[in-house]
Amino acid sequence: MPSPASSFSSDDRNLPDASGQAGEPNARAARFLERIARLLAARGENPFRIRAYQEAAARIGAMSENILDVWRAGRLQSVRGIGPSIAAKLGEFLATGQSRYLAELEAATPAGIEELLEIPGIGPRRARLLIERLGVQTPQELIAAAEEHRLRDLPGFGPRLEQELLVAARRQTQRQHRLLLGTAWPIADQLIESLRADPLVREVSPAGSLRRMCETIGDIDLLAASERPAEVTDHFVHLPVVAEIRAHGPTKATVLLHSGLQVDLRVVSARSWGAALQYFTGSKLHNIALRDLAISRGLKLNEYGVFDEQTGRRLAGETEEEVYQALGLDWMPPELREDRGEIQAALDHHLPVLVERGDINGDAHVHSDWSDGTASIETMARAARSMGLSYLMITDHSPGLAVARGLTIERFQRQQQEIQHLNRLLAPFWIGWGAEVDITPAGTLDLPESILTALDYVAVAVHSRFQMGREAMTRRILTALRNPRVHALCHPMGRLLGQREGYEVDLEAVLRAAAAAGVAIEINGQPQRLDLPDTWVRRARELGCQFVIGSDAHGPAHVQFLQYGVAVARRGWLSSADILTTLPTEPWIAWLRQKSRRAA
Ligand code: DGT
Ligand code: CA
Ligand code: CA
Repeated sequence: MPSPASSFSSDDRNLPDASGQAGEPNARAARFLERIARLLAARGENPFRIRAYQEAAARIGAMSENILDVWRAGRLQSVRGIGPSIAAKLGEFLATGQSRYLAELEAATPAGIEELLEIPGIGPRRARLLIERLGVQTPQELIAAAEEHRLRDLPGFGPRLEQELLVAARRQTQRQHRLLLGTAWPIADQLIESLRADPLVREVSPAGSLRRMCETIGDIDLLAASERPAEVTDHFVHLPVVAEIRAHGPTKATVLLHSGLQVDLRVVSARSWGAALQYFTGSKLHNIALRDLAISRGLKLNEYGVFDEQTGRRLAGETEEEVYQALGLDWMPPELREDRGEIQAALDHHLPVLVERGDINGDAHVHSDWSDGTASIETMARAARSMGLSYLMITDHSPGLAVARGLTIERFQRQQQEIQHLNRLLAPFWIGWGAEVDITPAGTLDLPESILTALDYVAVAVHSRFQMGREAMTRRILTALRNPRVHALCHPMGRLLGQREGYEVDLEAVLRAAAAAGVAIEINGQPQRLDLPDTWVRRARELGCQFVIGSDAHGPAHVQFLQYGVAVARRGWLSSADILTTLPTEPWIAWLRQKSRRAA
């Protein structure tokens, strides 16, 4: 765990200068509030206060407006969830990069306690005992102490609790962090198949973050409808993929799979299917807002239905549509349920018509074994065709990216002939001859003009020197976007989920420039990237950007990643008209050519 001094150190002090882009300041402000929430929890403070900080953090994290701009305009308290007390602390942090309140909290909280508190079974009182009596500060130290039977003599502990805490701490240290959507989805799909095969199950659906297609998944939530729930949960906990049963009741079960992934199953009566599906899909913030709306209309909303507060009469519950309708709302796709304006839009009957997987006609980002892919161009094309696509763009790497076996100029030319040959073979399916061209640190493109002009599709990306700093990186990308040959900007943030956060860049300026230059923004569907992410997609659309979706496939099975790109687009409120790769082949080629003509 970082020491208190290091968690908000030098670069945070520069915060007030880092304007123009919501991502970093908002993320830092959110981390600041989350840290306060964790410390308050460690001290066993009032849960409502803790939740207030958590909610404020979640809102700021999800906002596309830069929190620094909001603060400078004196509007912190206009953000939902920020009251006078949080506003004062956040204001000080934004102004100085520091917080007296946080410093006091840190000073008053023993080191290690936050990590211990994440272990189920350990609350603030037990954590303090462990720290003060045994000097235990980490789950690893707890495991050692339990193995040596040093826990059992602490006041109120005993051998049984010692054993339980040992198991819990071991699990905690093994537990994986959040899973990528692309990892969780196929696992959930199989579980759903198994449940569907049970004749007692009438309905089954994913719920929670999985159904909302969030980029990462904490645990898999599944919902089933059956009039004999006990038998269904019984069948479920005995599936061969289940490694461990953590909880098992007549209507719900929580299990760990061999992969370490946790799955929650709930079984409800078909009568309350819609209400339960709505409730367990969340998000939590969406549900809270919905419940407030229900209360303001004299209604009560829970996982069993919508009820008249006065008479107790049940007004809805069988389907999600009728639940939303009873509250005066249009039904909305799960991807929108994040309390980011969807409730107002549903009240106004102005929800967007979201793009669907079936609207997509082509894949804008595919690698072959000419660079770092594993399969031939023909194999990739056949995979795309069998998925119902009409075209794909081969976008192998440019010469400078040696690690990814970037093509030499000469090999690019030979690739063009290969693609022409395949196009005669596979017509009417169309393979576009493109490239994923490296943007050099100076902002020039890593291919000569002669090739850039000849290519059907020029997609550009940053693959090196991530640490050059915000200004230099912004200049670098803006310079590249000024090159009139460029059709699209690939994975604009450069993040890898769970590995790196993305380079520092004024993304807002990049998106404005892309919109002005008619350069499409790629939504990269590779599960580790999902870049541009949802809140930025929405912002980019506001700024006038158009989009393409690319699977970034490096093998035939990866073309499926398009569906995750579509999920991000939907979470970013995009309709099919916003996405150029919904165009059929002819108009898509026309778009590619007019862009090239403008360049000529
Ligand atoms: P995750 O698992 O961290 O990726 O995120 P979720 O959204 O799947 O969260 P999870 O698994 O804790 O709960 C599933 C859904 O259940 C959640 O999206 C909304 C609902 N839910 C859970 N706890 C609460 C709560 O305290 N209040 C309300 N209104 N809904 C809740
Ligand atoms: Ca979940
Ligand atoms: Ca859950």
